This record gives sequence, structure tokens and C-alpha cells, in this order.
Amino acid sequence: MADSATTTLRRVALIGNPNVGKTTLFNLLTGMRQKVGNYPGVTVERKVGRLDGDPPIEIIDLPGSYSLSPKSADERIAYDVLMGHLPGEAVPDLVVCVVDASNLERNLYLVSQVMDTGLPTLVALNMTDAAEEAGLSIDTKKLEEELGVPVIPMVASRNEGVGKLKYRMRQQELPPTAERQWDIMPVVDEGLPYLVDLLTEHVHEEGRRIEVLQCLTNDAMLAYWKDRAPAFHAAILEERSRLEGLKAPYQQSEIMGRYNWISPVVARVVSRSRGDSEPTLSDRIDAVLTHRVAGPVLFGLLLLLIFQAVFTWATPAMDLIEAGVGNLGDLVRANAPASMFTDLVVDGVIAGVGNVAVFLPQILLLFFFLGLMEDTGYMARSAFIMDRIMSKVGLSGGSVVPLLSSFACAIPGIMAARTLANPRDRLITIMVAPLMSCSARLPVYTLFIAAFLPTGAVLGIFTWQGVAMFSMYLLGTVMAFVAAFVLRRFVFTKGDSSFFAMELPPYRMPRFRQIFWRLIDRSKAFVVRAGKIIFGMSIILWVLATFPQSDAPEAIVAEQAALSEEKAERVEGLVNGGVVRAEAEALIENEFTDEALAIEARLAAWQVERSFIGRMGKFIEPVMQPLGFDWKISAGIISAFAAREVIISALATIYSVGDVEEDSPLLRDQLKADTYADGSPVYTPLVAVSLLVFFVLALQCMSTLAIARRETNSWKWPAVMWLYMTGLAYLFSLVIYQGGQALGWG
Ligand SMILES: Nc1nc2c(ncn2[C@@H]2O[C@H](COP(=O)(O)OP(=O)(O)OP(=O)(O)O)[C@@H](O)[C@H]2O)c(=O)[nH]1
Ligand SMILES: [Mg+2]
Repeated sequence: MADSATTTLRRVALIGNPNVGKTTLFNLLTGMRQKVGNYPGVTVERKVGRLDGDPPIEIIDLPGSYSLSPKSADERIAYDVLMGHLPGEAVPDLVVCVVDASNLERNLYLVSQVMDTGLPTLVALNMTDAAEEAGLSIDTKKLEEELGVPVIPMVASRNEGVGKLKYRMRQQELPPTAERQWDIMPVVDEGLPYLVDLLTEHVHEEGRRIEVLQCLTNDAMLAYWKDRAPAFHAAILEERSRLEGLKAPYQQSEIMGRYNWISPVVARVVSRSRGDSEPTLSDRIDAVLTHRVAGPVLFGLLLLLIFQAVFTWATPAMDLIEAGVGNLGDLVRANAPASMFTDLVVDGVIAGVGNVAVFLPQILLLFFFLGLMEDTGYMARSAFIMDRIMSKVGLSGGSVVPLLSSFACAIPGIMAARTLANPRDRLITIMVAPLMSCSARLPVYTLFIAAFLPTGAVLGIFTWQGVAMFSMYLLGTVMAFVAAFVLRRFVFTKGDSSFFAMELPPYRMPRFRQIFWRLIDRSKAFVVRAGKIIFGMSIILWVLATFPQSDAPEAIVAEQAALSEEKAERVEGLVNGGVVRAEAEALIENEFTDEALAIEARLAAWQVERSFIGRMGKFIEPVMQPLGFDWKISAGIISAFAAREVIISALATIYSVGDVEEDSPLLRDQLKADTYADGSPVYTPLVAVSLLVFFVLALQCMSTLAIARRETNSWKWPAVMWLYMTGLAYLFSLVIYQGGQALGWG
């Protein structure tokens, strides 16, 4: 409870089943824009915001949970906050239970548990619009009497009823602690008082009984007390064996006891205007979209369409940004004094960051489609459709959402694995999530597919390049399944098989305003990320590509000397012929521009080759050559271990530092033009495919390693993840390049 110093700052926790509108409400109360989505398990960590006013209120948005007997890591957070298990954090002053009115019976289970914690409780009866649509009407007054706590009907998605909730939350007088109204079977009840007493020093009075009930049936909960209250821990184990001896169904006792109370309450307060057997619109849509055969086929087609669209629709915007980046570089070079700093800005920063920014339109399109899938409710169906396929590799449909989210970025994908109750499934999902092609790979795919793979239409609506793009995603996904199968079969062999149950939310019209803001947040996140990592890396790469400055080789010095000698002779010749010297010099300068530039280009290329980055590339080139990669690509791959997109900055910097052209040619044209000393092209379609496959499979992202470390609480699994993925990438590229060469494709 709040002490005198913090009485003014009231802390209110929002708790409720998954997908009932908690975060929608949280955003309305705090003005924040936390992620909302129409599938269970969007919020996987607690978020704190503030509702200003008198008293100011701190609002805590919690992950969804079906009960206070947490099954998964995210549900555990809600329990720990309410029970005050988080070090240095007091229990909330008030709990707002957000309830889905169209699913009252199931939601009241958690409400009754929250009421049993003894914390002041309010019920936000949300989604009353969905209840109406389903032909249900709820007598709110009566429900309030039945529960003994205030009930506020609302439609959070339309900002209706939120004012009343704010008013109740601010009321000086907190709602009284609700009386417990359900009974547990006597044989269990008689053992509770002794166990409750054993928690006197550890849990606030009202919360002791529910803590005992959780520990009686939930091993993870009991484990929390093993060292903290050994007497209590032992007494619970004793009580369990007493009840087992009596063959008392104590595991179900709480559920039975609560529903014996809840069901009649619901029957008294809910009236139905039509039979619940009538199929709803969602049911009719699901008949097609979750059909045994049509379901997976439609899902596959949808993904193919998404990647085709991402590849083609973004092109106009990308060309625009590309031209803009080029012009910006030229503008700076034309107006700034020729100096190292100007080179840094143009060849380092603008080339490095600019060449990644080009891909923002594609990334936004990808997020737009993922946002549509989430908001409509189709994301949950994809988990259901894929469950059968996933179970073949030892995972469950519950892993689909984390894996699909990894198409955006592996970080939220790995965090979304918190919703998996089975620890083994969770670890396997974390270990394979980075194989799903994330948006950071998109720039690499697009650059090399657009530059080196054939265009041309396939089946009328698709293009070869669109199909190539899709194949990269498909390869990553298939390899994620294969890796999951291998990990399940040979590494994580212990543990029981997972049981997957997911509530399919009703289909909802996508809320474009929400998707729009999510895209804004995403672009900001992209720019910040580009700003931080890629900007930083671009400067580092420029320095590595520029230093150490080596003296020009004799051959080039000789060439330059020969050229200026010839030019001087020509000028003299013209001056002798009566041409004004300045004019003669300008004429000759012009005539020899290409030759002079060619020599400079060779000098610049020579310089880059002997720079730090050149040496790094050359150092690993022998290892990477069997994959078809030269030292530039190898240097790019090293730097891309910071973040995948950095290979583009690295190549852009290496080629532009190595480029002396006035106007900066497009990176892909520079790649196409590059040749080995023997004149053979550095890049061929085979090299491009080998490089693409390397990027599909390699783990080149420091942030992913960092989040995997946090979520697995060890460096062991991130290290295993990095090793197996890099090994896979090397092996696949080697087979593709060597195989392609053997078949004469290279
Ligand atoms: N029909 C209807 N939809 C709503 C209402 N409130 C929220 N939604 C929608 O319900 C979905 C879930 O909303 P969220 O706020 O993400 O739900 P949540 O409880 O935070 O979900 P988790 O974080 O997954 O536990 C979104 O698509 C919202 O737009 C409402 O009152 N009526
Ligand atoms: Mg949420």
C-alpha cells in the first residue's frame, strides 16, 4: 500500500484476459501509443504510463492472462505485479479488471481471483459493442451488485465510457475490498487457514489465501517460495499429498468453486436476444480461411502477394529517395571545400545512411501488411492454420505469431515467445526466430535481386524478381522449421509435448489510424536505428576504408606523371598555335578528363584495398572465396555483423571512396561494373544468389543476440544460435556457389 510520501501518486494496474482492450484503454488514459493488435499476446511486458490530474495516477498495462495461475512468462508478470513479487515495487493501490463483455463468463474467472487478492478492484466492462453485436445485453447495475465492486461499461476502441473510469479511478475513496462469494470444496478449505498463517511475514493479509491456492496447484508458483519460505513450501507439499491421499480433486477445486458462483451470476445479468448457435460472420469467414486445405493455401498465397507487393509497389518511392540521396551528395560536394571532412560527409554518412534509407518504403509496406493481419484478427488464424504443420516439427501453433512477427524484426519476435507456456517450445522458438527474414534483410535482398536476377513476368501477376524475393522468405521459414525439428529431436529432447489452445478473436475492421501510427512509430524506430547503428557504422566504415593512407604505387605515379607531361605538351602546342593559355589548358583538361579519372579511380581503388577494411576483407577472403565472395563483399559481411543493412553502407562507402566520379552513380551500377584484375565480373547471378542465401541464414545482428541473452538468461544459447546460423549460411552458400560453378552457371 502507498506510504505517506507517495500518497499523491496512485498506482493503478490494468489486468484482464488477452485481447480485451487493456492496451487500447492504457493508450487512452496515458496518451501513449503502445502496440494494440487483434490477437492474444500483443503486450508481453508491463508498460507504465501516467494519467495527469489530481491525484496524478500511474497506470500499469499488463500482458493478458486468463487467470492468476500463470502458465507462461508474460502471464507471470501480471501475477508478480499484483502480488508484490517484483523487488522494490509495491502492490498497486487499485486494480482495473478489463473485461470482454461478449465473453463475460470466462473473463469473470480472473476478476474473482483479483477480488480475492484483497486489492481495491474496479471492473471496466469493455467491448459492450461486441456483446451487442452478438445479441447479448448485460445488466450492469445488477452485475455490480452481484460482484460487490464498481462496474463501468465502455467501448474503449470508440473512447466511450473512459471518462467515467477516470472519474472512479481518481475518487479519493477507493472501492471497498470485495467479499469472497465463492466456496471451495470443504476438504480443501479446511487445510487453508494453517497454510495462510505460514505466509504472514511474506504476503499482505488479503493476498495470502489466493497465494496458497495458486501454490497448491501450480509448481512454478510454489518454486518461488522454496528458499523464501521453506516452511510454507514444505507444508504445501504435505497438503498436496494429504489431498491426493483423500483422492480429492484439489487441482480443479478452485476452478469448480469459482464457476459454481460465476455461472449463475452470468445467467442472472446477461440476456440473449438470439441463439448462440447461430454462426457469426467470423464463423462464416473462418469456414473458408481456416479450412483444412484452403486455409494453408490461402495463407501461402497471401504471403506471396505481400512479398510481391513489397517488392513492386515500393519501387517509385525508393527511386525517389535514391535520386534524393545522390543529389544531396552532389550538392554537398559541389558546395563544400574539397577536404577529408567533405569526403567523410559525402562518401561516409550520406552514402552510408542514404543507401539504407532508400529501403524505408518497403519496410513500411511490410509493416502495413503485418499490421492488417494483426488488426483484422487473421494473425491468430495463421497460428491456428499452421498448428498442424508446426506440430510436425515439434512446435505448436503458438509459435506462429512470434515467428511471423520476426518478419518485421526478430527482437519483438523473440519477446513474443513469452506467450508460450511450454519452456522448451519457447526456447526452440527463440532459437529459430532469427531465421525468419526480418525487415533488415529486405534492403540486401532488393539490392541484389534488382541488380543481378532476371526480370520478366511469371503466371501473369508475379515477376521473377518478386518470386525470388518470396523464395528468400520461404527458405528462411523452411530452415526455421528444419532447425526447430533438429533442436527438438536432438537438443531439447526432454519435457512434455506442448498443448496449443488459442482463442480466435472475432474478425474486426482494421483500424487504419492505429496502423498509421504504428507505421510512424516504426519509421521513427527505423530512423533511430539507422541513425544510431548505421550512422555510427558508416563513419567507422569510412575511416576504415580511408585509412591508413598508403603512398601511391610507382606504376600509377608514373602514369600520372606521363599524363601531365603529355597534357603540358599539348597545351604548349596549342599556345604556340595562337590559343590563349587559359583556354588551351581548359581544352586539354577536358580532353583528358576520362583518362585522368580512370587513373584516379585505380588509385582510389588501390588505396581502399590497402585500407583497414581492405585488409579485413583480404584477411577473410580465402575463407569466403569458395562462396564466390571477393574481399569487398567479405569486408561488407564482417561489418554487417553489427546490423545486416550495414553491408549496403559498407559497399556504398567502399565503392564511393573508391569512386572519383563527380555525380555519384547508383550503387547497383557500381556493383555491376566491378571486375577482377582478369576482367571477369565480381558479381554474377550465381554470386548474388550465394550472397542472398548467406544473408537469409546468417545471424548478423547484435541486437538479436542481446535480446536472446536477456530472454534466455544466458550467453550459451545466443552463442549456439550464432554458431549454427553462421555455419548454415556458410554451408548453403558453399554448396550453391560450388554447385552452380560445377553446372557451368557461374
Ligand atoms: N469491438 C471492440 N474492439 C475493441 C474494443 N477495445 C479494444 N478493441 C480492439 O480489441 C483488440 C485488442 O486490443 P488490445 O488493446 O491490444 O488488447 P489487450 O488486452 O491489450 O491485448 P493483449 O495485450 O494481447 O493482452 C484491438 O483490435 C482493439 O482495436 C472495444 O471496446 N470494442
Ligand atoms: Mg495489450
